[in-house]
Amino acid sequence: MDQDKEIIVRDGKEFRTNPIIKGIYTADPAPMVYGDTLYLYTTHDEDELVNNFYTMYDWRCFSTKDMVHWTDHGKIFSLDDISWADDRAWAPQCIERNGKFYLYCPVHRIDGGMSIAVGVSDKPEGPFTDIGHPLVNEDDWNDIDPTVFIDDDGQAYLYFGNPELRYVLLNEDMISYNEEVGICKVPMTEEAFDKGDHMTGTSYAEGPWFYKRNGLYYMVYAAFKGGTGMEHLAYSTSKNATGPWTYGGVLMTEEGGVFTNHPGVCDFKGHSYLFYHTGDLPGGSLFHRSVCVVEFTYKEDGSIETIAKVDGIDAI
Ligand code: FUB
Repeated sequence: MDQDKEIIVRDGKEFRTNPIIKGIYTADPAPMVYGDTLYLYTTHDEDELVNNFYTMYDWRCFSTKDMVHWTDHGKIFSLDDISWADDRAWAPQCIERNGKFYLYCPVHRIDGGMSIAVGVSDKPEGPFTDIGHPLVNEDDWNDIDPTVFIDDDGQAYLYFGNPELRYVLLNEDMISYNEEVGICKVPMTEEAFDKGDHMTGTSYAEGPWFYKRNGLYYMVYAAFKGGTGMEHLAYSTSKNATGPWTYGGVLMTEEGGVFTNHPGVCDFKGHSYLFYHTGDLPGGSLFHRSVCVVEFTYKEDGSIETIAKVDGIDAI
C-alpha cells in the first residue's frame, strides 16, 4: 500500500490527514523516537471478526522522519512467534536499551488469563523474538497494556493494568524484574485518578503511558467518567517515578466513535505529539479502529489543556 497517498498540501505545507494509517485498521499507538526517526508500533484489528470481539493477531510498525511520509514495516511480531499465547495481541510499547529493542505486549495465554510478553530485536523495525515465557504473569486479567520508561538513573519501570495500575522494576536486562520488590499496586485513589466509573471507583481504566518531561512524571491513560460508557483520555503527574500521583485533567474527550481510546505521547524534533485512535476509517467500528495524531503544547507549569481531535498533521 502507498502509505503516502493521503498527503495533501495545506497553507503551502505538506499535511497528512487523519487517520494517518489507512491501509489496515490499527489501534493502540505507541511511538518511540530513535535517532532522527519516529517509530510507531500499533496493534492490528483484523477485517474479519471472530465471535464479534477484538480479533487481533499481530503487531505492526511504521516510521517517519517528518510526520507526513511514513514507511510501513509490516508485521513485526505476532502470536505465531509466541508458543505459549493463543489470542489477543493487544497494546504494545517498544524501548531501546544498549542497542537492543524490547517490545512489551499483552497476550492471552494458552492456559488462560492475560500476561505480558517481551519480544527482542537488534533493529527497531524488528522482527522480534519472544523470550519464551511471560514477563508478568499474575494469573489474572489485569496484566495488559504495558508502558515502559528508563529513568535518568538507569532504573527501568514497566507500568500496566486494567482496572488497577501496577508496576514492576525492570532489571537491566529488560526481560526480568526485581522479584524481591515484586509487583507493586498503585493506590487507586480519587486524588490520583479522579472519581470515576471504572471498577476501582476512579476514572483510571487502562492504556497507561508513562514518561518524564522536565523533571515531572506523567501517566496518561484511558478513563471512564460521567456514565457515557466511552473512554476519554486523562493524565496524572508525580514528582516521583512511583507516585504518589495527582490527577491532572482530561486530555481528550470521548467522542471518537468507538468505546476505547489509547494514548501514546512523545516529543519529536521540537514538537509534542499525542497519538490516539478512533473509528474514523470507512467501515470503522469498536473492533475496527484507526490511529490518529495531534500536535499539542505543554503549559509553562507542565500541565496540559484538553486536546481537540484534528483532521491531520503538518510536516515538520
Ligand atoms: O486493543 C485492545 C485493547 O483495547 C487494548 O489493550 C486497550 O488499551 C484497548 O485499546
